[in-house]
Amino acid sequence: MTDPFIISKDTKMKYKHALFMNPYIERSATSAMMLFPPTGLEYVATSAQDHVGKITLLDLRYEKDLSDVDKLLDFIRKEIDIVCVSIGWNRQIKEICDLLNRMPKDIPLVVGGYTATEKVEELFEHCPKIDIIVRGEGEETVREILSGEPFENILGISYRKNGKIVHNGHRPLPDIDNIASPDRALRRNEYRFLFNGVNVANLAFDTVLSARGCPYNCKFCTFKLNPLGQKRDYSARSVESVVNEIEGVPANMILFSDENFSLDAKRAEEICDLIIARKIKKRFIAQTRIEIAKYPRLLEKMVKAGFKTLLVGIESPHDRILAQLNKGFDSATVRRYFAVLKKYPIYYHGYFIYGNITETEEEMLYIAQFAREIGVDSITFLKLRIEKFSPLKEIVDKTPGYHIGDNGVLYSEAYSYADLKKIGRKIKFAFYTPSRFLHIFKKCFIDIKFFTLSEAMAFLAAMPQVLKSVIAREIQKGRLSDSLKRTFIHNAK
Ligand code: B12
Ligand code: SF4
Repeated sequence: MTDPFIISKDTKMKYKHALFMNPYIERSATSAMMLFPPTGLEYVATSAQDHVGKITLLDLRYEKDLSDVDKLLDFIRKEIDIVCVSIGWNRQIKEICDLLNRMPKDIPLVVGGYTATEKVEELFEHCPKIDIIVRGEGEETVREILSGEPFENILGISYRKNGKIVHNGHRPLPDIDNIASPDRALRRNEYRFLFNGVNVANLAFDTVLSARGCPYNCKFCTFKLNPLGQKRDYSARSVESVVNEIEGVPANMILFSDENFSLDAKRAEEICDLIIARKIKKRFIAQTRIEIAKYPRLLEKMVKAGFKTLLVGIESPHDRILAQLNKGFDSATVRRYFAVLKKYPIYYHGYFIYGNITETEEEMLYIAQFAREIGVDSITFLKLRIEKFSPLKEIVDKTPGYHIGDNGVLYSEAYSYADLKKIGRKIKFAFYTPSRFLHIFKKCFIDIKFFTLSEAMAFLAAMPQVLKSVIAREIQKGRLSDSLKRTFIHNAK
């Protein structure tokens, strides 16, 4: 067999046609997962453009035909001479490995992404077809791979050699202003607002990454502790370059993918000033910490610039748990800051974690009440997942009766995985009551005008279809009557 990595002398490019693929499949992706493009993969594909004859960027969530594995493999065999896959989320890992294991063996297979970097050894073990794992930021590394550089010279990769895994050294991180932003022309689909799979109001979404890195050390968020990973200290792009990118994006809804948009409040203000000065009419969503409440001038400018939604990590109503997670604030601070935040016409979505070490059911259920009390509009609550390099492992080891499941989820002798799932449903129904839905509706359509009038009409017109799809899902999961009872009769129990 010829070595697929040897450069052919008669062509300038080593590879004619590279496939960059987001392997998550639509059937199991949630609505939130469908909204946004695979930002990391797009960055890497964009940086590869001058180093390969042709690029196909596939987001399997949106590929009706090619999400069929046989059709995909057929396409790869006929067209592709290198496959690059992004594994950025700790979900569908088994399905993704199954897919990778069916890849043609004479076509090099490169994977990268947050989860690939976290699980280098596991992926090599379970996916024998993987040739290279690119660790951490992949823009420069992928260019060297495509140019046919010998593996031993390529920093930031792990690869197989004589049956062993070799981990090359880290690659120095490039200056953030020298990284090209994603070339949206590579996309084969648009990103639309789907409610339970139904295309409502025809709203287009996109992401803009204005900064990378985060200086905080929350214990459940551990990339920087991964010896094979590499995390930047907070580094921000120039304000000009960020606003230029925004101006060139056709979508009307833009998520700032930064870990914390308001970390440098002065710079965030400058971004808003420039958006206002250039009269850019878009709607923005950003991830932030509650400390944003310390900057009223920034909040005012954000409202003026079109910021409609803030995604805020609150994690827990309990001081003991907040300290355990090293979140850096307590529950009184959350209440104090939210009293300020509520004054602004902004939609607040709060992230919570439940099933924490030593947390009781009563404490977990309190999330719903606390969220209502502080005035957050909607919430997501996830079971605590303890990642490979998490310092929380030490606490688990010292706490009798606690275990970490294969998927990283913490469970205990008091609360099994199934118990935690049940508690999750209780939190859901205690928070998402009919009056909560009315509140969300009023907030989005009237208070913050997240939707224009015509979008609101389209949303209303799509409602019967949405309801039909929700009912179909609940029937499929065999829980329609339980969900109806909990919503309308005894949701708080
Ligand atoms: C923006 C963001 C979101 C956005 C989604 C954005 C999107 N495009 O889809 C939103 C707000 C919707 C979101 C939601 C969630 N998120 Co989030 N999110 C992020 C965040 C902050 C940034 C991701 C990003 O855009 N990074 C910028 C790009 C450039 O970096 P990158 O993706 O790592 O890509 C680089 C490298 O990895 C590599 N690379 C990537 N792919 C490939 C492929 C190849 C071939 C190569 C060579 C290299 C390569 O090169 C890229 C460029 O340098 C990350 C934290 C982080 N810093 O990664 C969390 C993160 C990804 N989210 C996380 C989580 C847990 C969630 C939620 C579950 C939270 C919740 N409570 O609901 C939800 C999940 C939604 C769902 N339904 O499943 C976790 C994932 C943990 C895990 N292992 O699964 C992270 C890591 C945060 C954390 N530490 O907890 N999230
Ligand atoms: S959870 Fe947010 S604030 Fe905490 S370390 Fe991670 S990105 Fe930073």
